[in-house]
Amino acid sequence: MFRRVLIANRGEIAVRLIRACRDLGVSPVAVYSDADRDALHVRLADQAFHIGESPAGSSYLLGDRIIAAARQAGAEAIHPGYGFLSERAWFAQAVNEAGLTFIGPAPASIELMGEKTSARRAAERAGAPIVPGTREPLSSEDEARRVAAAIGYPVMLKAAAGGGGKGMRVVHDDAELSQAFRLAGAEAGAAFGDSAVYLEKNIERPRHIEIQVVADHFGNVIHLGERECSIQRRHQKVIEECPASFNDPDLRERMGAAAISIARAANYQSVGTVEFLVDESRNFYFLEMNTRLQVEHPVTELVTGIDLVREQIRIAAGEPLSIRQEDVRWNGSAIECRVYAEDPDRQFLPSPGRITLLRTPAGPGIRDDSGVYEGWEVPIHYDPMISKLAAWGATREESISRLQRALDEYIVGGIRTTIPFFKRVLTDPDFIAGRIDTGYIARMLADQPPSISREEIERDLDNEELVAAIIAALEHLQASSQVRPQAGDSISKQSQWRLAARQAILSK
Ligand code: MV4
Repeated sequence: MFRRVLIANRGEIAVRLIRACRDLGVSPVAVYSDADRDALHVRLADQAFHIGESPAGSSYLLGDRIIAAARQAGAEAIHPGYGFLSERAWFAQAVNEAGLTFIGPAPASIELMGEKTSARRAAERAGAPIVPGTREPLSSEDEARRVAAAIGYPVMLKAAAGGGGKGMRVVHDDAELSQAFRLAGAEAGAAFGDSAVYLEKNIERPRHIEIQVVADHFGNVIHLGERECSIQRRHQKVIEECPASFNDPDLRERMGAAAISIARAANYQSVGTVEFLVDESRNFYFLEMNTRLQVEHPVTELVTGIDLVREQIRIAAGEPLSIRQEDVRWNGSAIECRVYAEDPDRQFLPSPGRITLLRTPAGPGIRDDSGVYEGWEVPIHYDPMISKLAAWGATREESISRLQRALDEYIVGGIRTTIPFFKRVLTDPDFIAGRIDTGYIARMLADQPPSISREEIERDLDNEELVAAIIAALEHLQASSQVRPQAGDSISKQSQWRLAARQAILSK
């Protein structure tokens, strides 16, 4: 096992990784930016290295500085967490070339899955079902027209370099195709520096179900079942659960087998997630593979009892899996809410600032993965997720009621959070009945009248401090040209923030 591991991340995930290190007897090393000088992860680590200014492009995205810090600390390995550098093949390569271990898959696996058409080809080689569509980027509008006619409208154009919903465009008929093709290409180029797009049949009202896989360096590949991630707002997950309420052992077994074949086809060695769309007739289709530890990993941990971060670090250290497929059991139900420093009454506008009061819930079945503490100031520069609150129960009813109890106990003063929003979701009859798909949040927000008036929003926008904070966030993010929207929770969340800020400013 490693003696020392550098954690190339911040916030709740850095804290989670530090805990895994402690449990393994490994010494955790933190890195931090100007804004994170007093952050929780810095306080919990054995050593901490300052790596730059507050914008991620001047700190957490600077691979060279992170590798230099690891060398200086005497760390043998680097854990990238999620977002930031976690799915940059060049970084994994640079870490390896520096004689250190990247705690994640091989650079070639990251690259294969990063390009969405090569990922589709790999899934197809593995014998897994893929959404009908192209296996290569489209070379012309003519080709797009031919393929769309062959598979039938509606279709979806997607950025080949994309993922996570960016650069996606539904095309309903032939008349829409020409403009959509040009716009999708332009969007993909602006967002990813690569204008290649490909085409898929549009699956209507899909569920987003992902399978957790774990693979070691000895050819052992297992799956830990699914997570239901359909509840999303603007392509950001907000609630995840394990197992999916609609699932059954047969479908789990088939999706698990498909995910394992895909991981094998990618020569995958680490923890990873294979995303699928499931249609209304319970057909499933490969969507993407995320070659990192995911935000929502705790729900799988709660239900299987397996510590995914521990397994991931052990695998990187060259140890075999500590569990066999036949020993994996799914016990009960777990649900997680992503608690954000955002105001659900003001279109989820970021709400940075000092946390003046913090009472975190506890008690039977409750787990709070937090990156903050009372008295700390939530910076404007990063993903505003402050914690993940998860509940386990013997049944879905029990995990829901425990999560409701925990949300009622949770008190955060000084900033707005999405806690009130989750209280509404958890009492919604559709959620309770498991009637959820990818359109759930949009329908819910459309059905419910805003709880504050237009006048109140206007008054907020007269609050110079708030508007200044939003503008600062905007400028910092734009100035750090390395912050490109990419598949990865932290990064894509930043563009959400930027979008919210822009809307707020424009509407003023
Ligand atoms: C789709 C789709 C329907 N058909 N692909 C959105 C995120 C990205 N990972 C893929 N996404 C989708 N791809 C086809 N062929 C619908 C979505 C989608 C979606 C997927 C999961 C969760 C929420 C979503 C919200 C809107 C669209």
